[in-house]
Amino acid sequence: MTRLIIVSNRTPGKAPAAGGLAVALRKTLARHDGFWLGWSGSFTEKPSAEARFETIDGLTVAQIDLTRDDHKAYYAGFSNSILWPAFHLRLDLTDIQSHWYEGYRRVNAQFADALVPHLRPDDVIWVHDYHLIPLATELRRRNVRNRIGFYLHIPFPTPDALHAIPHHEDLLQDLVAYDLVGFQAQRDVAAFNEFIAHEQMYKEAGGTPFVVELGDTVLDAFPIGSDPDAFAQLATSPNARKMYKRVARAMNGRAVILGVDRLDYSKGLPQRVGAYEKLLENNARLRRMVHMIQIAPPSRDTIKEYRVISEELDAAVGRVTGRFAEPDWLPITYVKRAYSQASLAGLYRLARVGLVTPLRDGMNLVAHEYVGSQDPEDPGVLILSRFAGAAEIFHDALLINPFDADETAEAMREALSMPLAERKARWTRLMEAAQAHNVDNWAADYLDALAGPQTSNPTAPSRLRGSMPAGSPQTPPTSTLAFWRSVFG
Ligand code: ADQ
Repeated sequence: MTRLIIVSNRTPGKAPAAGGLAVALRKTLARHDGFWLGWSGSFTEKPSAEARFETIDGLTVAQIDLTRDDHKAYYAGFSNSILWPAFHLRLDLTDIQSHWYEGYRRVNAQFADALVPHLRPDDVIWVHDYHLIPLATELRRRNVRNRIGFYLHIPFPTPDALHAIPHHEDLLQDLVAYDLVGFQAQRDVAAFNEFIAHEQMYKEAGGTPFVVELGDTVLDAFPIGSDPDAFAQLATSPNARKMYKRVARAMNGRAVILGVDRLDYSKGLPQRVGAYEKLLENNARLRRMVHMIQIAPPSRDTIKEYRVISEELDAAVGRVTGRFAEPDWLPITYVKRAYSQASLAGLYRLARVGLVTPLRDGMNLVAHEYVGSQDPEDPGVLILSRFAGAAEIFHDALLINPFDADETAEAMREALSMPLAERKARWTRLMEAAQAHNVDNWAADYLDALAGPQTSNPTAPSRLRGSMPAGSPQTPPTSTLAFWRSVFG
């Protein structure tokens, strides 16, 4: 049977996760004799290409240690202080230190060295996210001829933002070393094509463009999802009910407006609190009838910009509290901790409004989880940023521009007064979309495309290619059922 090898920055931990990406990939891997490679979370004095294998809950995990310096350059440095902000169009938040690139490449080479001794010729390799863009190049240099796919979980940037990234030419060349590059949304495929068109324009204007030879690399959108049916079940589980009841009692009939995010500047949290402030400012009658709950556990707090956004959010919450609180009513609760998925499902179900307003986001799984957790007889309303990949799927959300506080406040007012019939109609269509784009379908579609055309009809046209202008008609996916059955059957 063809094995599947998954590679990502970290491997899933020992704590059982209740849903989401790790669970979906775990399920996919469970059907194979494959393994998952990533950084162990431990540091070592000397870099080593020896992967340690262990079995966690039936999943084979291979882990490598990194030196502290390499990890800093690769993770906090090049990945999260250059690639993450630039890909999210926050050039103002980048910290461009070109020397980090060497550490980034060194770690990718170390991943390749760790992988090669364990590869078999027909293994399929699936690499995840911006930390590991050069991995296919490193593997090809080591004569690996297997099918290798890459999936980008974050948005693809505009040409200008790409140009601001040191060594971006190498990174583009690295992308086309993969057989398949998967993006979250058509927007991202279009952004890739825009870069190609931009270089062409530059050439026509007499410049020396950077030419990306796509070769056989296929680029396409594979929007990720959650498991909405699992969330529907989870939302009525005892642990979810416990959280639901506890918070409902404290709310005493007030409508909950809920945000759940990792604390990250891409999620638009101070702007969101600002929009809530507008809602209270413009609608005095709502003041004692609503309550905003924002859950945002800190992340990446070794990076200065993350400490700054945390302070900005503290200040915004303090401002709204000071401005509107009364001795017997608080407008907002801000919680800086992570909750189990069951507790989150209970909160999602209680919330009359789900506020998902990132400034830019690859997909945003909270939107999917919120939809999955609703009570079909009394569903809440999803308010969703136009700049989340999820906006390409959830047309029945109230779509807003997160930079526009008035528009977002107005959407909250509309959501709070939306009649039950409209809430039900919108939610039914949202749930259908979440089910159609569930995480199992995502993994299956991606791996089907990664299997490549050679296993079915070698003359079949491939899927949307990066060199095509944005908006070109897509050819239908080639059927690779035979391969699919051999891998997953
Ligand atoms: P993230 O930026 O981490 O992921 P997101 O898609 O919102 O963003 O996923 C967050 C996950 O973390 C959800 O499953 C959510 O339940 C969980 N989570 C958030 N806050 C939590 C809390 N307080 N307690 C417990 N769990 C919490 C990146 C990209 C996204 C893309 C995903 C998947 O930035 O755009 O959707 O990968 O591809």
